[in-house]
Amino acid sequence: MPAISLIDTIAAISTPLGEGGIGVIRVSGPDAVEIVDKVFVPAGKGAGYLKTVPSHTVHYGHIITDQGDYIDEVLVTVMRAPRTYTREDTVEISCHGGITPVRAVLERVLEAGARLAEPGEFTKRAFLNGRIDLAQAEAVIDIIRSKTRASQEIALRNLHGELSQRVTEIRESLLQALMYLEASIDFPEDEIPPLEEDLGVILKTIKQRLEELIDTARTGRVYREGLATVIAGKPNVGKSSLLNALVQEERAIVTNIPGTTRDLLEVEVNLNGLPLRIIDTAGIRLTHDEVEKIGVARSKQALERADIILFLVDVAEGTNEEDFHIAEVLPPEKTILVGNKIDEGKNVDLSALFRRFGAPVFISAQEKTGLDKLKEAIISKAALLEISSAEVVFVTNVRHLDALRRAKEAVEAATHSHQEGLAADFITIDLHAAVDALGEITGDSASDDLVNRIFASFCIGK
Ligand SMILES: Nc1nc2c(ncn2[C@@H]2O[C@H](COP(=O)(O)OP(=O)(O)OP(=O)(O)O)[C@@H](O)[C@H]2O)c(=O)[nH]1
Ligand SMILES: [Mg+2]
Repeated sequence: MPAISLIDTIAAISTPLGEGGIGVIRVSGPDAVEIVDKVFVPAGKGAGYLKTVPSHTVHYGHIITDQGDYIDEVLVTVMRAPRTYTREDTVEISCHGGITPVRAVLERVLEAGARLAEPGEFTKRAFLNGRIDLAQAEAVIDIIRSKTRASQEIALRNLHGELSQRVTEIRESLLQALMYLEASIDFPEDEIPPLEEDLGVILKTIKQRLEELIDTARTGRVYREGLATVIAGKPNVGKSSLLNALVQEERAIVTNIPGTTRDLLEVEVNLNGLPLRIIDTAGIRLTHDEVEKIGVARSKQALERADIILFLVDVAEGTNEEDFHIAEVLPPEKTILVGNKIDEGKNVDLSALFRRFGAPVFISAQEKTGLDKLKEAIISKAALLEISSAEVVFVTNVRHLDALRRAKEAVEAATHSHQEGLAADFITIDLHAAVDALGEITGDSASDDLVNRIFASFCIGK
């Protein structure tokens, strides 16, 4: 990416390309108002009108060619620095939504002197102009890409800076300890103000706070991706019927032919705010059918990645060797035993499976009974996995998690040097590393290269 000059004025289409009610062309930079003034004729007013209007006002009129012909009918919003997304003068042109009008308006704005924005450049300017830090900028893209209400809420909190604040507080404590140590290298001890607490205690508290943040990542991942909930069992026990019942839609094919499902089918649902990805699998059995074999292999892979497994058995038909073979490979701590087809009566002794997995939940996927009990069981399983929504801040970004882990390792190394009674220099090296790692999250110590890479993954117009 070429170096970005903050002096030029950029423009891009900020709404998705396609047919829609409106399309928005965003213009940002010192000449934003002047450029749009050149191409816009307000209804009943003369040229150069936008220069005179107050900030944060909306104006009706037309975008015109340099010959004065109409390009489209628009509303123009004028927002002056610094109370804007980028902290620069910003003008948004809302035209008719449709590929042709938005492109025509954009081209006209570019002709009048704006430069086409690079992906993420508006948000990058917000960052470079100090309105948001790097973690907040990344939260913007997380909001756009969030697939569940819960993950969007987490991203929104991060946009408001809750993660950044926690990281900054930890970084400040580290910086204080560092300042003290560096002063103690240069000056005799009685000449520098003492630390509020013993260095060992300070480092221990910092490590704990880092660990607390790192521990939120598991829940963060679940909220971002959904809890992988795999329905497993031998063919024909009603796995696909259960998926359909849970998502209240006929998503999977159900037949009375064993081996109906051949491929994984994944559907997202929300259980009392807990986002789940329910995955229907091919019934596991020995088979010579080539396609089914692949399906069975995929089922096994899905089980390895599962957070929660719903192990389905047919209580009307009874259990057999096939069920027990599957049971052997399922980890009990993740598995909920589910007895299906209870509407046809119970002709089975589940005591052996009970001993391994705990009490079964009886349901009828067909009659949709027992589903509330099953949902409760899923929620308490999730609680056992220490997935709770009580936390306020979640780490959902792999980059942030990596930086937090590096910071923690560095603090551990510093603690070790301190306990060994090594010279202050040894400790400060590690503390510097920890401070830098945390600075990568907020952008205080992020390289240009890293910053560029992050914004390059944004969409155009954001
Ligand atoms: N009586 C009764 N029949 C059920 C119930 N659930 C499923 N079935 C029937 O059992 C048969 C198999 O159901 P599926 O949902 O396709 O079973 P599956 O486990 O997905 O089967 P495969 O994809 O072949 O592994 C169908 O005929 C369903 O109508 C239930 O709760 N009660
Ligand atoms: Mg099926």
